[in-house]
Amino acid sequence: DKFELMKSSHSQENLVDLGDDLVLRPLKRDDFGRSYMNLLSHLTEIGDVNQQDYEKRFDQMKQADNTYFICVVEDVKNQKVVASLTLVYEQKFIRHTGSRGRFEDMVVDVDYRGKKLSKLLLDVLIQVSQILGCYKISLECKDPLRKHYEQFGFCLEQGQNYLCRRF
Ligand code: 16G
Repeated sequence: DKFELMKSSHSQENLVDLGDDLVLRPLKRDDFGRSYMNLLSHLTEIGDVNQQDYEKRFDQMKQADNTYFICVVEDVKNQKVVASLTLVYEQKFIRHTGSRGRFEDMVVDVDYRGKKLSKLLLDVLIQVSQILGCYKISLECKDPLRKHYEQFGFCLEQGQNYLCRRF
């Protein structure tokens, strides 16, 4: 099931064949070599991140057990990661020691738009967040993408403001 799919990033079997040479799977430690940072550069500034930096951060995320669920689509024909979405699972004291999810860093390679890959990643990680027992999930997006996310039940909450301080 979706949760089992996202739990391990090492098993060879741990993928879903989408046809068209595309597979859905968790991010792997060797995805630096499959253009993962290049994919992320379509979203925002990535800075100087070499393979060693990538692997170190990957290991740190793995060590934070059950916290980072990074779901990707790979084009196996050219061995490129072409879409990615991260679910961050945050444990809390409130809401009966509940938990919430955050969706981060959704990106689809420009050459792979229009294939509903964003919908696929959202569907999978929404299900994972429900299995994890999150009482809510949230995300931030620019104006033009609001309609897209509203289709998945996300909405601007009355009286809630998203505040941000940048450094
Ligand atoms: C978008 C992303 C957010 C990402 C940010 C990067 C989604 C749903 N939202 O808001 O996760 O971290 O862009 O922009 O993917 P920044 O580099 O300006 O913070």
